[in-house]
Amino acid sequence: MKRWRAAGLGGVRWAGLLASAVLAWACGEPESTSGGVKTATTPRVVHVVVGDSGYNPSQVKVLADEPIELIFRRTSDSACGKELVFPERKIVKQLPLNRDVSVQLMAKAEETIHFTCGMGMLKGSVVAVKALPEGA
Ligand SMILES: [Cu+2]
Repeated sequence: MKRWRAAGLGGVRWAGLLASAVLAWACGEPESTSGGVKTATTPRVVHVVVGDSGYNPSQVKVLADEPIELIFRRTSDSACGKELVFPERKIVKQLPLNRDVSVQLMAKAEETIHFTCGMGMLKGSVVAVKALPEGA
């Protein structure tokens, strides 16, 4: 919760800087063709643990138009987190304790897809980035 808030406020300025850097980079190179872009046919799997302190990781970085399978696993028996909601995608899932629940989606360029618990207390997001960090 605290981490989320810090990232949200302090992150704005950074996001602006980052966005202009990314734009400058993107303009020099058409992104439609090959050139190191993964052409994934099967979704890349990202595991998200739903624990006492929220989603881990709380931010999932993906490439635009990359099929992603998020596998949520709730490991905390507190009421929070039992329900998983993707408001923009109109997805609602129940998360049974210690069971994998799969959500498949694809982010568009520059898109941020939010996910929350049923009460909107836990927050996470799927963010489309131009390039994934090494080892992701
Ligand atoms: Cu909640």
